[in-house]
Amino acid sequence: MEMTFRWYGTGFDTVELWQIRQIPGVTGVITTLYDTTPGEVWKPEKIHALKEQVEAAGLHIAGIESVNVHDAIKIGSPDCEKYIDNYIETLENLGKEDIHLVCYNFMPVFDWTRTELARKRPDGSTVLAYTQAAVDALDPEKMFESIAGDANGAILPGWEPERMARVKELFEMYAGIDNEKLFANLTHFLERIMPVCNKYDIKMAIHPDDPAWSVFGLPRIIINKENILRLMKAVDDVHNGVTFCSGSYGTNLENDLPEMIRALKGRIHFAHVRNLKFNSPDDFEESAHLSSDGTFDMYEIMKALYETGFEGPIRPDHGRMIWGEKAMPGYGLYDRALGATYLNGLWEAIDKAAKRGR
Ligand code: DNO
Repeated sequence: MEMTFRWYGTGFDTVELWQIRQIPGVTGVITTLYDTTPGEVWKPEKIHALKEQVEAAGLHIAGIESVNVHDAIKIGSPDCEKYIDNYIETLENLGKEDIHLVCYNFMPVFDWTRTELARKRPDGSTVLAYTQAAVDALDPEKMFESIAGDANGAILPGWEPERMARVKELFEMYAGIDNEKLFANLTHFLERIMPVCNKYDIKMAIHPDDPAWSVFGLPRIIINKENILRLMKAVDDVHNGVTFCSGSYGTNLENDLPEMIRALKGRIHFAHVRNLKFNSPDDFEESAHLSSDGTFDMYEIMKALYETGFEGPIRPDHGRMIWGEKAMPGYGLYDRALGATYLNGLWEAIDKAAKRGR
């Protein structure tokens, strides 16, 4: 495994590369061209410049999160083939720059959904949180406005204002799409991109839906072991793989996270490891990474990754806002750095115990 850190790029991230370089054990970044829109071909010069910038800071690009998938592909509308061609061209441009991991998601309209971006915890830190009751009471068109005020001025990943301005239209476009159609469109997309992924050895890693159930009546499919294994089988190529995000699959307490990791052996190419604290099955908040601060057993999650021979990048995921930091919610420097250090500590202990035979 390689410990990495998500970085949104100069001008979009409050965290700088030199700071990431100083987090012990972090050697790579997971990054993106944040100013590209879904459907656009990523220009080779821009990818090259990003790579040079990261390498000049003594780090390397361990993967891209995300190359977003255009809604036309998810809906399977007549122009979807054109957008798949563009996606293939982007993958080709990434492959030529020696980039071999791409995280993406297949969630309709909204990417991750939270109802609060700054819930205060007893220690004074603030965290992202979700309450089903708040979603049920909300008009989806107002979702964006209801949380944007707490974003510390940042553009949230997957919540780009230009897309959110079209929410009503997007909902109408998804009207005839149920889970089965969405699954078929995803399979079609994967079949079309597998040749370029094979040519450049690019591992595609689908991010789960967050939360792992339908919101606002939209279809959601990457939510549990059964569905993700079905997808692995439908396109049975190692380049069709998974981003194992504990905080997303973990929103459904019925998902047994270590067991899922074991079932996906060989197909997990990237891991987001974070904890959640459940106040009830319908209300959770993003606690510190430490097991004792939340609901998950982080040792068992890391152990399952270790024992299945996971070799890809891990990144700490959403962190709390602590020590007065102002950053994109979930993506400050301090708490994620604590998370990286903690996860590295767990890994070292698991590795040493395994090598000593206990
Ligand atoms: C949220 C992230 C997601 C993730 C995308 C992957 O903070 O985990 O936005 O990057 O769903 O495409």
